[in-house]
Amino acid sequence: MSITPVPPGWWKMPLHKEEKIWISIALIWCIAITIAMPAWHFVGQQNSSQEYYTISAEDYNTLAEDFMEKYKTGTETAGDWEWDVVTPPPGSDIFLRGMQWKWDPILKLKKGETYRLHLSSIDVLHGLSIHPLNMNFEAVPGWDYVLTITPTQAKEYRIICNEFCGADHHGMIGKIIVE
Ligand SMILES: [Cu+2]
Repeated sequence: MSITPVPPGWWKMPLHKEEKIWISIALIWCIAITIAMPAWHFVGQQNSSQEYYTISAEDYNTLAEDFMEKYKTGTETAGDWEWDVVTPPPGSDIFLRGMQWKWDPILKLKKGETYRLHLSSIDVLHGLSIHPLNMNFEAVPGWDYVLTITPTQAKEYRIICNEFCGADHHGMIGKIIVE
């Protein structure tokens, strides 16, 4: 194996035609994705509702517990965990709390109806990740994020946590049922 030494003054040698083509392609692509980022904000329809409040984790927990007690229609278990199944009326404020280590409660929603989904964590930072939608949002303790949602498909949506949050992070699950 031999190494070709770099000729002196290489930096002022003219560009090869292929180099020019690839530099042009890379530059055009850079410009295109730079424009696409802000443009997607307007055409992508994937933005949050931009509504959020500060709230202590304890107060959020109280709101979530009251909500669950009011509209509870059942329970579900998996392993050591138990979830309340909650069926809130369309148009209402609904609460989802991230905690070590589950998403609570299981929400039963109606297709085509709009809800105000409150999202927060009562302990550490969690990452809400709804599948198969690939919708992601951070659940931050101390902040109540309100997402105005209108489910358009009747199915069971699985929730996982995509922000490492401790020993059982990998087992942190939840569910939204749309019917
Ligand atoms: Cu988590």
